Amino acid sequence: MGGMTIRPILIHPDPRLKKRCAPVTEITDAHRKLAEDMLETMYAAPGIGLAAPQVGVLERILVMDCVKDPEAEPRPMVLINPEITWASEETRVYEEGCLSIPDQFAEIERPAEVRVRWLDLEGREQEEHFTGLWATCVQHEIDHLDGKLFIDYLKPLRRQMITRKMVKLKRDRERERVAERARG
Ligand code: K1U
Ligand code: ZN
Repeated sequence: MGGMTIRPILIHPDPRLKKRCAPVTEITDAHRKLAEDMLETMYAAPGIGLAAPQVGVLERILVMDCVKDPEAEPRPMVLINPEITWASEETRVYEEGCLSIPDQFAEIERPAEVRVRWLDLEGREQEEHFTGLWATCVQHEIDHLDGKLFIDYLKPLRRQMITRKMVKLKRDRERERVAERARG
């Protein structure tokens, strides 16, 4: 039985992070393996969420675990075809990060509470009311499935500055890879 694999996380800008992902029509073993790998990749990063397009899979699957206390029981969640069925009028501002935009943070305002409906890995319909960090995280992850990043909420100048930094980061990482290969 394969075991879990940490998959590489795509860094912005990447055209795959800008696409609307397709709904999952049939849940297969490949999806179960993907979900396991995504949880492993998220915990290793470390992060509190991860969406399939961030590992190059353009399907509507996300994972999250917003339990922050290391003493507390973890709560790994897998959401397939998630849909927001209700959002509160009340909003909350949180300083968000993104594993596809390393070391960049910005305050983003979103509904404070949401109800979300999704399919679990067994294809059973689930619905839950999320608050606090869970609500912020699930909205950030569903945005990924619609090709949207948190920087898309920022003013164009701030967004451009962050994008330029990421272009440079990717270029530097690529140069390092090439140099490493040459050293053998
Ligand atoms: O989707 C992602 O890129 C993951 C992202 C999720 C997220 C963070 C903050 C607000 C909304 C959504 C992250 O996990 S970034 C890393 C992070 O926030 C974190 C990492 C370790 C401990 C606590 C937080
Ligand atoms: Zn993200």
